Amino acid sequence: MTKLEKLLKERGPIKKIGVLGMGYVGIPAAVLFADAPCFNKVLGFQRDSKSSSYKIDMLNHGESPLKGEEPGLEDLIGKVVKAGKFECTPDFSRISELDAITLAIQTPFANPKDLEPDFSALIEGIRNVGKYLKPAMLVVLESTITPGTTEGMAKQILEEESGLKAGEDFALAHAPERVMVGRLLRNIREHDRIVGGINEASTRRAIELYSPVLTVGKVIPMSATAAEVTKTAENTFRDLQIAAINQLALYCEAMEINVYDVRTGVDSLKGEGITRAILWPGAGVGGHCLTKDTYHLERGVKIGNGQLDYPEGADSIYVLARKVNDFMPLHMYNLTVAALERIGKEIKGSKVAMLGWAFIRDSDDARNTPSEPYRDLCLKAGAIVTVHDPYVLKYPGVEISDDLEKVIRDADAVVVLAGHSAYFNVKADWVKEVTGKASPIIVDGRNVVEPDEFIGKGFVYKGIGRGDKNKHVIV
Ligand code: SAJ
Repeated sequence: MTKLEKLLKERGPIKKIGVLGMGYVGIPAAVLFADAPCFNKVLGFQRDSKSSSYKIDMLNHGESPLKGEEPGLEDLIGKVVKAGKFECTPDFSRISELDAITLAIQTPFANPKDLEPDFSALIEGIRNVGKYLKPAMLVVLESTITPGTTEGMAKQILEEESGLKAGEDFALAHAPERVMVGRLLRNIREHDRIVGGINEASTRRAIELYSPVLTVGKVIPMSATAAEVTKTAENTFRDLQIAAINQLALYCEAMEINVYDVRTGVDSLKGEGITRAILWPGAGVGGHCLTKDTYHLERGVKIGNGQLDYPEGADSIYVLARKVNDFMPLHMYNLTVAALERIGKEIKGSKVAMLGWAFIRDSDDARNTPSEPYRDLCLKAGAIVTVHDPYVLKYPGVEISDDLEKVIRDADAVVVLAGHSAYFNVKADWVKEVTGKASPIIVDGRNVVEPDEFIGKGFVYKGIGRGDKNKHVIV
């Protein structure tokens, strides 16, 4: 039996748990631990900063500080608070009372250009844990981090602050979160949970922590670094799949065919062992996962100890995928300029009505939205830009309206950037009347309009992947 196994045996089963970071990852995780009968008490740790101390009071009154619909969350918070099984506190010294502590602190990119992650909040959290760490405790990182961080930076800080040895005096693991806004509780209960310890005993202790909250999902054990790579790779692969269909859409435009016919054809290839995860082309890829996790993975390979064998001078296909997806807003701009040219207009001085600011359909989430670079290109070229979105009502430096008629009025070009349901039933003659133009322009970035309906009403149509329609005769 190793030293750690002996210490864990003496400490006994996990009873008291702490969660650092009361955000959309930490809160559901904490109340699900609290709801498990085998655990006695859960502490939610939240910094008492002016921007987030309100969460402490709300949570201790059984209310959820998260905005947006989260089925079952508020009830569960109320239940575990009332049962005295969960409380939120800014007192980090209480970490020393615990058997296990998880860190769910966000790791944004300080500045998107250099793609260096901002680990400052996470490092502060790790230091706090190190300061109050006791022998035979379990520490788990849930944040999305560069592969190698758990075994590297996190282990180092914890050992420095505590004077204890990771993997011998305390258990250390990574268990990446896979939650999606709008289904937080369901995701944690039903998704399989990747659990990666820095050694066997750490992995086993982390399995003991997560198994009770899983209903449908099962635990998938592996090393800490493999767990970090799994998390970043699952999003990298999705970004790659989207780039593959975006590139095919650009090719179809150049070959004057309809990418959606090709997509249907390719997707029809079925049968065991045959997979063609062909996704959907669009005006770009936004959000806080796919736009960043590729670069975490790329950094991981760089700071890894091994030697990478890869085609000489070739770009990583994952980085190329990011470049293709980040090109799509520029392609939308090029389609807009080309359409205006067809009626002898310049982008300068033209009025462009943007439909959709959110990065994803039917959502108010606008983080890293592709609409922003598109709008910047239009403004830089001297266009007048109005923005519509039914869900996103404010965004720094951008005036957004939920009044579609007002946004479209007098527009030379109407450009669809988000696939909100509201846009699928917009009628060509209504749009034409509101724009008041003889040949208004429609640029469809999310395949929401029927080209022939708009072309038939005298529109100049451009659609991503619609090489079969983009050179139509103007009626
Ligand atoms: N997008 C396309 N074409 C597609 C799919 C998406 O252009 O076929 C665009 C969307 O418009 C959006 C971006 O990509 O701008 C991201 O879309 P997403 O559906 O991947 O949504 P995210 O960013 O919320 O991804 C999250 C991720 N979940 C976690 O990180 C836990 C991702 O791993 C999930 O696969 C995804 O949700 C999901 O499937 O809902």
